[in-house]
Amino acid sequence: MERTPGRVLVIVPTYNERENLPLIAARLREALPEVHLLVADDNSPDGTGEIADRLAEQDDHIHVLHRPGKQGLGSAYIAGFRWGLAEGYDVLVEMDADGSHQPEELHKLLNRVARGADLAIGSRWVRGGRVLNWPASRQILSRGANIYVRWMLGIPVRDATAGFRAYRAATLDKIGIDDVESQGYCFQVDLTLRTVRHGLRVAEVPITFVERTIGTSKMSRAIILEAFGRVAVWGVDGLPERLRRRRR
Ligand SMILES: Nc1nc2c(ncn2[C@@H]2O[C@H](COP(=O)(O)OP(=O)(O)OP(=O)(O)O)[C@@H](O)[C@H]2O)c(=O)[nH]1
Ligand SMILES: [Mg+2]
Repeated sequence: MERTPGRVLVIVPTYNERENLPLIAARLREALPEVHLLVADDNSPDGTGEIADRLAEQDDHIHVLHRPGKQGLGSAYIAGFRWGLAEGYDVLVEMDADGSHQPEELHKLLNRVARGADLAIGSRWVRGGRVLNWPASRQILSRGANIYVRWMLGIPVRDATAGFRAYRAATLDKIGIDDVESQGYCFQVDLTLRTVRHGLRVAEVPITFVERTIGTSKMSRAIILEAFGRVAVWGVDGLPERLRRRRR
């Protein structure tokens, strides 16, 4: 039997996702009717924010956070987490608007949190995890990035850059989110590293990741370079502690 982990808020950051947002919102509401949705929109030029407002007017489980301009994925999630923690949600979920993360699989993540995980990651790179419609170049980038992260940081996570995940509210309180500066993939690695370094329990759940079919990716060279640079700095920072542990 599946257990519920308490009140759940799914945060969906949006930037120019006018076609995707109604689809993903409807799928989430259908898959898990008791769960709430917060759209964190960065004043999308294509009018995604107004579409979110219209959805929220028709449904008391949908909320909208409007931000003045594009400030990055990481800061949109931090703003969403703050909103959700202030509202007293027990579990805060990250999910993309573009359909890559399937709402129909969210119950698997919530189930792991209910069974004790402090962070459940929807993982592409564990047994049973899959990616649909990615060219070889994207697979190599994602797998390579994760090998690099594991090697640099020494954390036992196969998909540390994954963006479909469920945090217990207490996890976010413990790891501290006020000083997070990282934005893209790096934001996901940052919070994973903080969770592991606090000795909290990370569970990876296999998911099927589906490449977006509508709209355009916001991934950029800057986001990749940010991740490379910051992970190297964290790796060097954590090296003395890793060596100490190895000698014990
Ligand atoms: N609010 C906000 N949302 C953003 C920002 N950048 C990206 N997003 C959203 O974050 C989610 C993930 O962005 P994507 O562009 O799909 O990037 P990605 O998933 O890393 O890359 P792809 O695999 O190429 O799709 C989507 O829902 C975007 O609309 C931003 O600066 N602000
Ligand atoms: Mg995407």
